[in-house]
Amino acid sequence: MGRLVVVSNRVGPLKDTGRAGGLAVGLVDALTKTGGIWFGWSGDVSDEGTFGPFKKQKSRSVQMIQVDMTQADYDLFYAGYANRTLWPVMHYRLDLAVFDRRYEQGYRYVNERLASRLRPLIEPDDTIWVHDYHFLTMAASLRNMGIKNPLAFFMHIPFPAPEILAALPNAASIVRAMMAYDLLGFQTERDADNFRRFAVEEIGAADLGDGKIRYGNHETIVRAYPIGIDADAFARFAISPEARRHMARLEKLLGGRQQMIGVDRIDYSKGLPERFRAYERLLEDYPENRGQLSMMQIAPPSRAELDAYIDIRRELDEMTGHVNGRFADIDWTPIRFLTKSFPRKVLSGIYRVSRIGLVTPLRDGMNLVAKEYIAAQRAEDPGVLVLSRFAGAASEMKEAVIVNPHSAEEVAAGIQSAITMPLDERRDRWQAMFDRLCQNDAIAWSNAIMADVRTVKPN
Ligand code: GDG
Repeated sequence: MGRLVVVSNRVGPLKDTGRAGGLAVGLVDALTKTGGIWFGWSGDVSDEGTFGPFKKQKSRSVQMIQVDMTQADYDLFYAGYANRTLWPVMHYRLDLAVFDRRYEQGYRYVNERLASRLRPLIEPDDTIWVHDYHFLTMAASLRNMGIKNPLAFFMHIPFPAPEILAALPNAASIVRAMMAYDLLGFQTERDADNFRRFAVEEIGAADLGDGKIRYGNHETIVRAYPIGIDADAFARFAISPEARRHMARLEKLLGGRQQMIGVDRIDYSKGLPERFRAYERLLEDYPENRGQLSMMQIAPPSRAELDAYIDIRRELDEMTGHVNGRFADIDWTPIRFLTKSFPRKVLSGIYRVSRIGLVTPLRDGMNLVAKEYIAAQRAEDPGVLVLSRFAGAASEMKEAVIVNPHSAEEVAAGIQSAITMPLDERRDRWQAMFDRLCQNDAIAWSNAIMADVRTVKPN
């Protein structure tokens, strides 16, 4: 078996320093099995950009190789097409999408440039695995450069219904480029199905059944591979001394009362203003929760340079002030809104003391917070997950309390059923989800994709 070459916008970390996500765990495991390269953007902007020297770091058999971008690449490819065009379209937010042909040109150009830097690093037996919406057109660039290796792709965010994607200028051309991959992995059956439908209806690809489609004379595997977390490790984090210290502090502060926890990057896809409104509705419609059930929202800022994110932050600050002004008491604050990030062990402890995990995105590829919340619970007295039907996680975590995040009433009622749920029922629901998380973990996820792409005949 040859090496693995992973391509993703941001690279690493290779060691779990306590801040790494589940994604890194699955990838590092796959990389260390065969040795290989993890290639991507350095996160730095420089005058030489993609023409500059590689930044390299090696840990045993895995080499991280990164390259800069120019300011123009950053503006057009990253802030532009990736985050102002593709992100909103893929999350069903055509109202927020910016269509500017310079963005698309910049995007195709950076895909091409990174492909041309990667090309000389590729050996004949390598398998290449590209990640996420930043690199939809990279396989087409690599094939044009003569690369014949197996090429897999995984889409971390949703793939929208064809009716939505059709609004993206040149959508057909982007999807045609995606067909240069040998395997396209999606988070859910729905996403994979959306892709297949677009390919069949809009570019005339043939559905071969068994998750395969053909375009021209090239076959592509199009399947769902729901991403998992390292559930065991996360469960262990939650009983670490660091987690326990923070749990003790929080329990003291709560003084026997309950809290709900939300953890999300500040992003319009995460449904944060809707969530705050639903909590207000809970306090209005179920007044027995006043003084009893608070909400903690952790929201590490992200991509803060985009206006949409600054606006949400301001809106959430205002809503926090409004709800707290309306319902706080001398010894009780309804909402604690923390715009900072915490080490993962601390986070796991916060999940563990929270009776409810609130995961209510308007759209989400998977949502790993839902999985982490379950992994961190106490088996003997677990909390309840309230989960949006529009998170990819909802197709796997059916024992959660599933809600429509657009309806303040429905979310409030879901929270109320979670807070009054009998212990037996909480245990049953939790056990079913936890067992599934342990089985379908991050390593199973990367193994499944690697096993399928390695069945592909040479191009
Ligand atoms: C994309 C897709 C898909 C959050 N705050 C802190 C912190 N986090 C960690 C969480 C979790 C991760 O960030 C967020 O993952 P999500 O899955 O919730 O969301 P996205 O960032 O939007 O990820 C998503 C995912 O890719 C994987 O395929 O599930 O749908 O949008 O792991 O714990 N980590 C630390 N401190 C924090 O304050 N250490």
